[in-house]
Amino acid sequence: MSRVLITGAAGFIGSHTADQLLASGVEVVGVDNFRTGSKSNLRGAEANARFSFYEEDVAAAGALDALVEKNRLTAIIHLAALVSVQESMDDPALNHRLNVDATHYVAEAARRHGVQRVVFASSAAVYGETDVGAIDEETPKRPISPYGGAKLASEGLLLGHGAAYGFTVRCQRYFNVFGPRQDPASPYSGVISIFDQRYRDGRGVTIFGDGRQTRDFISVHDVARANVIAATRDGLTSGIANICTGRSTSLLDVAAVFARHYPDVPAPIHGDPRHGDIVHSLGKATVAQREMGFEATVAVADGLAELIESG
Ligand code: UD2
Repeated sequence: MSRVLITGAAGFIGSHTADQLLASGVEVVGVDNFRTGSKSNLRGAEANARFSFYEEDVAAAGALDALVEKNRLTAIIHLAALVSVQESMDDPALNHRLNVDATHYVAEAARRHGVQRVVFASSAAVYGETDVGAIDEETPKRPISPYGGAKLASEGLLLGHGAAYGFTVRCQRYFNVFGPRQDPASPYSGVISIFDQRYRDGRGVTIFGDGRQTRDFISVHDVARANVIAATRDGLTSGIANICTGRSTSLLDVAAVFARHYPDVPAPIHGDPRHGDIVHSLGKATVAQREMGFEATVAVADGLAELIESG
């Protein structure tokens, strides 16, 4: 029987990961301090007898160690983080505490209590700006924010610990994740969650620039499934993989889907391009396919339709 601890279980990706693990019969131990996660995301999980939950700050020394000691775990999925790139630039010390110190505590807890597998939420932000057509894992890592730097450092901390002390580490470099439960509150929230909220409210959206910029948008359901595979599939070895679709979608295409669903909402307006914006970001998904048998299956149009029709 697998028992998996998820840090950040009440978050966007964490709660979907918990739901999928529970659906596949796994016992799930959730941890969150509700800094950015929310109780309502756990509604489904909490109805399941195989789910237990602790309200703790995993960046507080000793907190995670006690939990890992108490629960006999087969894996830890470490998703708790300071998730806003902008916030990491405003408060680099907080970024370090939540995105580097916390990772060290995860690595140490795994070592001290013999947890055989750690899955880590890394990010395409480790690559920074790049002019390659499609980013693979060998693309140079040149982070351009404290957030991206911390994600890259965390990969190193975990992989080093795993190699030294004999546990498996899977670093998952998520691209632009979207879907239900993503928080639209900040102007730096993912664009799809902002568009979804504004269309629901009957307000038009602003497209920064001409809208021809493209992203590799991946459904949270696919990302959660990649986490489930990384945490539970037998025979995996340590490694790093992009978690992306390998397909690009322009912002104009995204806006067009919303416009079709909301014919009465005013058309998008165009504003100045956002400072520092990347024009094209696209991942290559081949390593995840080869090493984990993972392939994204949700088409962006279908994921958007599901989001629009949800809750
Ligand atoms: C993500 C990160 C960003 C940085 C970057 C590095 C998030 C939310 N953002 O930015 O901080 O790490 O990756 O690759 O994780 N847009 C609009 N209208 C809006 C909001 C956004 O046009 O109301 C545009 C935005 O200018 C950009 C595109 O939508 O061109 C996607 O924006 P995003 O913030 O969702 O994602 P990204 O990849 O730019």
